[in-house]
Amino acid sequence: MRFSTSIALGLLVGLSDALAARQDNDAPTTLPNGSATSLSTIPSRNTAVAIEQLEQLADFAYAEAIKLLEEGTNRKRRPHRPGTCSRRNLAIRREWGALSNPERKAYTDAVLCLQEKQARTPSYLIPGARSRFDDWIGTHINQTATIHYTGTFLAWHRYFTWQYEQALRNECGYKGYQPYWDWAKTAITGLEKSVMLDGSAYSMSGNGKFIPGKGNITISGNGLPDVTIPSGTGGGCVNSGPFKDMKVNLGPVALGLSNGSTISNGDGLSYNPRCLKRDLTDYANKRFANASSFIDLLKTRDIMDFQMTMQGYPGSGDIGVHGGGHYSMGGDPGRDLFTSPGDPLFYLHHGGIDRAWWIWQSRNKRTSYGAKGIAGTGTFLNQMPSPNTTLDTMIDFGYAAGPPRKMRELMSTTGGPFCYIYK
Ligand SMILES: *[C@@H]1O[C@H](CO)[C@@H](O)[C@H](O)[C@H]1NC(C)=O
Ligand SMILES: *[C@@H]1O[C@H](CO)[C@@H](O)[C@H](O)[C@H]1NC(C)=O
Ligand SMILES: *[C@@H]1O[C@H](CO)[C@@H](O)[C@H](O)[C@H]1NC(C)=O
Ligand SMILES: *[C@@H]1O[C@H](CO)[C@@H](O)[C@H](O)[C@H]1NC(C)=O
Ligand SMILES: *[C@@H]1O[C@H](CO)[C@@H](O)[C@H](O)[C@H]1NC(C)=O
Ligand SMILES: *[C@@H]1O[C@H](CO)[C@@H](O)[C@H](O)[C@H]1NC(C)=O
Ligand SMILES: [Cu+2]
Repeated sequence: MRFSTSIALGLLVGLSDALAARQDNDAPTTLPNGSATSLSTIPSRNTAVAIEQLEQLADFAYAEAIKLLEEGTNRKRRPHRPGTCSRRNLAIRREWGALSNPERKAYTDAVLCLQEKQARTPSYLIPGARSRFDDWIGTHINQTATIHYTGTFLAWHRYFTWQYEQALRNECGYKGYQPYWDWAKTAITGLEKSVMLDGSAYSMSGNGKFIPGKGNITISGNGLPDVTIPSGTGGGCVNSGPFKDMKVNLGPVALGLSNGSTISNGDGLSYNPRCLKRDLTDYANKRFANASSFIDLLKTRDIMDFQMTMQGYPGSGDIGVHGGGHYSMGGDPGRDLFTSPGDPLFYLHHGGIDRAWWIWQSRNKRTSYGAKGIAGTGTFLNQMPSPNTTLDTMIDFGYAAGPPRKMRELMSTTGGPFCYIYK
């Protein structure tokens, strides 16, 4: 299968001044809790205030989840059936900075283990897939056009990240859970100074080698105005930390370069081993995924607005927290929407994305776990028209992991196959 690069990167383009104009700066002092409407009055321009509010929203989501489990309503209420999730087997996913050094190392060791294990995908399907780690990348490349800006985006990536976590645990002896990236924190510390990306043995590895003289990155607006961001402080091979010797085997499909051009290696499924590159870009983090942007995202009132704000309304000049995280990593495959799971940091980013959805769902619990919690179709911005995504739409990862599941099973993190929350 071949993808046109024009759909490729046009995709992460986002939200605009329209959204900025929607924000209220006036008002309130009370903090959000159960009612979705109260959020719209939260002022979020002030970083310290926004951070405080994020903490309270996360605490609220946590308390709601515990309450639900204690009441046992998860067994009676449809979206949570046939839950076997209880407080006893509830997993708590934590932010990278909240893990101890041994916990961090256990995680990266498990990722390296997955990269050593053999791929399950037959080579006639994905010739370049050599490792179990590659199985996930290949599946993501193959489905990119049907899992971004679609009704499946959030649930697909929730299940994907969970299956990856299961593989780390079941195939590589990892005892912990999937850590997540809190963009609001790295927007303050800077990426290279964060414990997640400082390049130490207890990080997710650091920046790529510095390459001078790079230009800007252009994120194609796909007919609408482009977004231009400066390139970052690296650009070359990652040369520190656990992933300094790792090989990226698949892609690229639509890799944005720092001279404004985009390159691809056909369908990205052939064997193309190369170093992992990063180009850590604080601009992308601070501009698109800061504490205020996170709060603004959580303010949205319906699922369509939530997922569009998260990925960026095309033509708006904003790429949302989703694009902000991806473009903060930069490099290869970080800047390639298709091959992005080839950077192990992808799964911490998508832990953050899933956590954002989990918080949003807790605030909109009457609607967010059922049909009203889904919007969109099966194709990228419905550019190639397809039916609406429904609770019965199937999510299928091919050889990477299974079984295929219906959307309805993936709507709650304490229902269906899942039993986890975020701290
Ligand atoms: C939300 O906060 C208000 C005021 O603090 C309180 O009266 C109300 O019970 C809270 N609602 C929920 C669902 O916690
Ligand atoms: C890509 O996905 C399609 C449909 O989901 C599937 O039939 C096909 O086998 C997959 N191809 C690869 C290379 O994984
Ligand atoms: C990058 O973009 C900035 C801001 O738009 C601009 O001032 C600068 O000249 C650009 N640099 C290059 C090398 O194009
Ligand atoms: C951008 O850089 C790539 C790789 O260095 C090179 O192949 C390509 O020709 C350059 N494109 C432009 C427009 O300079
Ligand atoms: C934070 O993000 C918002 C958009 O979400 C942006 O308007 C604002 O400029 C950002 N703040 C900084 C300091 O870049
Ligand atoms: C698909 O969803 C849109 C937007 O919610 C709605 O207007 C339309 O009626 C739906 N189409 C079908 C066939 O249900
Ligand atoms: Cu994705």
